[in-house]
Amino acid sequence: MSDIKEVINNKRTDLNPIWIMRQAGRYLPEFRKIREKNTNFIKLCLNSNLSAEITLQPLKRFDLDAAIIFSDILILPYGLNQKVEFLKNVGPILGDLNINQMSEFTENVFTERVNPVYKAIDLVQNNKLTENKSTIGFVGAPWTLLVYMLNKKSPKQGLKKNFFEDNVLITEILKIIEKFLKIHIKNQVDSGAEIIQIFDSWAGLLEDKDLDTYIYNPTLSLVKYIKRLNVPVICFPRGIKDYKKYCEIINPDVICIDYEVDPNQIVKNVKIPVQGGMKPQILLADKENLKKEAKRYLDIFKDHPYIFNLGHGILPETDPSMMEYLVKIVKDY
Ligand code: 1CP
Repeated sequence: MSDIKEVINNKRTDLNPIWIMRQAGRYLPEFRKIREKNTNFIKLCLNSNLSAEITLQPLKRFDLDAAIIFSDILILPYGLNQKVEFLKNVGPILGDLNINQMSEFTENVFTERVNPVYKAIDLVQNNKLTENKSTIGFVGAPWTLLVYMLNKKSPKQGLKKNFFEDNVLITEILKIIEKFLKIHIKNQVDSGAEIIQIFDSWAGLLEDKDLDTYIYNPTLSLVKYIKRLNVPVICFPRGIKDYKKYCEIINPDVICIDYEVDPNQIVKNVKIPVQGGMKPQILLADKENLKKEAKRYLDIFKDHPYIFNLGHGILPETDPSMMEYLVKIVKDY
């Protein structure tokens, strides 16, 4: 069994597995080389051979315990025929959402459109480099996908005015998202994904009173579904204020924490295995400090089932040698 599965299934605390969010792509020169030649990002995600190659790039360099498939959370709206483009220095731009067309979308057409992602998972899972390691599939959480699909761009500068105005429309979109997320998850599992991570990158945008509707209810439905498939699920509700409550309601197999939460509080309040936490910026400074910070997390979680990771994705400007050093610290701990 892979070390990550040992931590999740058997609650081992003597192992220190590590993988890094957004480890594929972004900061590796060998990724940038491929990316330069492939200007259409969605097309690149849908090139099974290249996607598998990019997924495996970090495993060739570093002693990581998991491969996370090179794809994107916005493959879901793409699969539903909503236009998705990635503009340089801007980020994702989505086209208008045609609710009537989406309501009639079939499972077969969706699966056909995103099929190369599943082929890539199969290639990764059957590669020697992932022996004894975990192949991680992922999706965006319903709320985070609703944000992109309705806001039509990153909410970094905030949600558009009247985002919540059309309640009927929002309910309908959420229903469609939930339905196709389950299909997308099942397809990934059938192709060899051994763990599913749910990225709720914009969980922090909501007020407490809206959490039931947009986060707790739809996420719980997904988590229950994934558990029925007999696959562990990792939840990452970035920016959520009350991780303890989130864990009590959602009860994922692993909770992934962001860098703003106090790990000392988490270790006290949360019973389930924990992943992540360290601030990605730490990798941009000096090795001395990196060692200190990594050890701080390892010390805090030394008697708790813990998977080392960052508290958000690795930054594009990270020097690969810092990543190498981090993996060594964690493995030598
Ligand atoms: O390790 C990996 O890189 C695996 C593949 C992966 C994953 C897990 C990519 C490739 N994207 C994601 C998840 C993802 N995508 C999230 C959740 C995690 C997070 O919060 O970072 C989100 C919010 C997205 C949406 C997205 N895709 C953005 C963010 C836009 C914003 O709102 O600020 C961006 C810039 C992308 C493009 C993208 N996805 C992945 C890569 C390598 C890139 C960069 C593409 C490029 O080269 O231009």
